Amino acid sequence: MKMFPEGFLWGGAIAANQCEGAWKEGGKGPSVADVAKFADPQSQKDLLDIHKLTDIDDEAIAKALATDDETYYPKRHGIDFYHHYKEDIRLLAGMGFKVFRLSIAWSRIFPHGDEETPNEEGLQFYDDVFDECLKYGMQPLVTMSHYEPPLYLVTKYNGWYNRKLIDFFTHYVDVITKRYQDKVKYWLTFNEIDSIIRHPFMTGGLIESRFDPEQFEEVEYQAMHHQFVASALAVKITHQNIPDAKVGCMLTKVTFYPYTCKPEDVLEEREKMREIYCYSDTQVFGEYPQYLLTKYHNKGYHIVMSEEDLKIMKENPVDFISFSYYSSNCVAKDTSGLDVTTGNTTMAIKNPYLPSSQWGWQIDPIGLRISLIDLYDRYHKPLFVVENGLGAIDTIDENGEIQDDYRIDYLSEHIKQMGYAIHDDGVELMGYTTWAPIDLVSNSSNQMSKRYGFIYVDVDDYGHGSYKRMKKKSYDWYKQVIEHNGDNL
Ligand code: BGP
Repeated sequence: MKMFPEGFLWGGAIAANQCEGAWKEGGKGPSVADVAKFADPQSQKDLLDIHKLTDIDDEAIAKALATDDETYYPKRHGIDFYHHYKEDIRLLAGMGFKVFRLSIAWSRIFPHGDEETPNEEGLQFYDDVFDECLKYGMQPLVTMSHYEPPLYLVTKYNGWYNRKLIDFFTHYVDVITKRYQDKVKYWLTFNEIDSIIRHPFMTGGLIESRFDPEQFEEVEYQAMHHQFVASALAVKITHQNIPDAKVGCMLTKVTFYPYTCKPEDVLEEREKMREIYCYSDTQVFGEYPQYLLTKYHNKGYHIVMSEEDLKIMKENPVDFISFSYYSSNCVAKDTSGLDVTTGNTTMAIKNPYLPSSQWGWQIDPIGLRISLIDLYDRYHKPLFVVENGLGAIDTIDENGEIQDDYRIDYLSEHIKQMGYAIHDDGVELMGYTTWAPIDLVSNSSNQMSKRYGFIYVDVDDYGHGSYKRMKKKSYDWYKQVIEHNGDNL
């Protein structure tokens, strides 16, 4: 049975801050990712530090910038994609990728973020990367901002709390969409735009200690408003510069289930969903949903938004909705006494019907189908699954091979559910990019040992290793999936 349409965009997704390395090369300025610390598992103190990454302070930033030691700053070396991109893209093309999602590091193009003139060396780097992709018939799908605001915009301007960031960002967008107009047709504005509340530093460039704790949530919502306006303007600019471009939003999609059928739990689940929907509602319908405005009103928040802002948002909705999907979570009104696990967004209540990954994320392929149905029924716009994968510890066996059957199982079950969503539920799905086709530094843990790839990279948590690339068993498996357009599963 044919599940996937002709022209379905199969591929994989990475982000600059987790793989490029070369944090000071090619004129690049530091970004928030370059001060993100790896926790030495031996040290409780370090573990605490990393979990507090969201409220990193000026002192921690100054300390991080004063050291060149890459051992504890894994995103500074990543997998050294900066110097290996030709080899990596050749390997990805070997699987028959139709699309390759990657991000541009804003601070390679504008090292401080507020300059008028872009850094030519940074622009040239991505020209070379995109040319390499196109050489193999792989379409780049480019995220404009993936967890890496230039650090200078954070320390000098207070990140996205400052309205000026809208101008800096839109200037950056204008530059990149003009420059790559003949090379890139698919764009995403902000990666997991909803994460600003969970990761105010990484996403919003907000240093929590600079604000009154009582007012911090209001600060986050103000920063979020600025990102909405910036995202809408990015849609507008991209359409002006590249008339046939498609621009999408990007969400962290978690399928939530009420833990029981108690109405209280069901209501709680609705609340939880709105924490994600408020981002897509705003970017797809072009206006704030009433439930969010009501929340601001009830909390006494005064989010500064002009008539012009609202007009810009209304006039520039996204063309499609993209999202990451890793797991589902249960939600209950009263969580006391319930078994909890780590989720990919917050702590989650354990679902007794689901297995979990080594990092506690609950594995739920049907949950992906449910998310696809929900999103399509709500928006009637094309969807794109731009992240999905299994983070696991891979070991090299005595024959020098990596038998990652667990990854094959995870991905094949999720792909089948996507097929059902298309074939049986009528969902319009543009494509699927796995996270991540090649091992890279994990975002939440900053560990290299949490691996997602079809391609193994010989680097450990401290950046030590040969950086050699090696195909895992899943490499040939995914190649077959693409070759058969998903119909062999
Ligand atoms: C998403 C991010 C990615 C990526 C992925 C996996 O939230 O967009 O950057 O890292 O999650 O998460 P992790 O690396 O924490 O396992």
